[in-house]
Amino acid sequence: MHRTPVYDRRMQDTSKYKLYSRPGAGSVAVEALFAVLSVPHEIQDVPKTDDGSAPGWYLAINPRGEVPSLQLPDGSIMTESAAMMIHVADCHPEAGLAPKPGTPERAQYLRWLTYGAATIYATDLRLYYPARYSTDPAHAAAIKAKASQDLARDYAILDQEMGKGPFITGNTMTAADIYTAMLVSWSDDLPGLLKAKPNLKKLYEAVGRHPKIAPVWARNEMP
Ligand SMILES: N[C@@H](CCC(=O)N[C@@H](CS)C(=O)NCC(=O)O)C(=O)O
Repeated sequence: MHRTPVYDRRMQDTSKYKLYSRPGAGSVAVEALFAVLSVPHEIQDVPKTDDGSAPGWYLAINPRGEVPSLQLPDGSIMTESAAMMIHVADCHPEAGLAPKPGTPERAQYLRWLTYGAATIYATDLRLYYPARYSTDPAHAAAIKAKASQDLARDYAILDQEMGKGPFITGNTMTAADIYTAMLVSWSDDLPGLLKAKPNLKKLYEAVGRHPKIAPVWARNEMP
């Protein structure tokens, strides 16, 4: 069946971003990025239905039913939180939240944003939705336990590789730090993680006390 590619579908021109979100979910980093950039945007919360799935109207926007989704000012839709961070930060180079293409800082920035999305976020999904990773419900506890172990290993790698920071590329906060702080907040043992990983702790605290991010964190009841 032929489907019109998402980027060709034109919805009404809203002239501003619309972020489909849920409190505390993967939309928080994008919302925080908009706040730091002072970019006008609308937040549309996506409720869950009684069986925990996404409502039908939302599946038309994001067929996987996940948040976030982002409607761009031209009306087109994008999914994938890390891609949103890269795109929105690139649209505002003057703010310095994305290192310049071609620089070593850009390489590390892309490396850790992608690591966050592909490794840590993916493992968090195994931790919080273990039943989705096997056809046998009896496997859920073991899937969860292994995800927790994998997260400990993957955060240890990040903590060691990022250096003293306080941010991933040094003294300047980028969109990768905002994204990483969101992921850290989802830890199943946040006090333990912050105690064991001093570099991550510095990053997490520095992002959380940014004057434009703190209200977004509060609105989303971040720990
Ligand atoms: N790869 C996606 C993952 C998004 C995702 O899994 N979001 C979670 C919330 S953090 C979600 O919508 N879960 C609800 C569900 O899957 O039912 C992204 O980075 O945007």
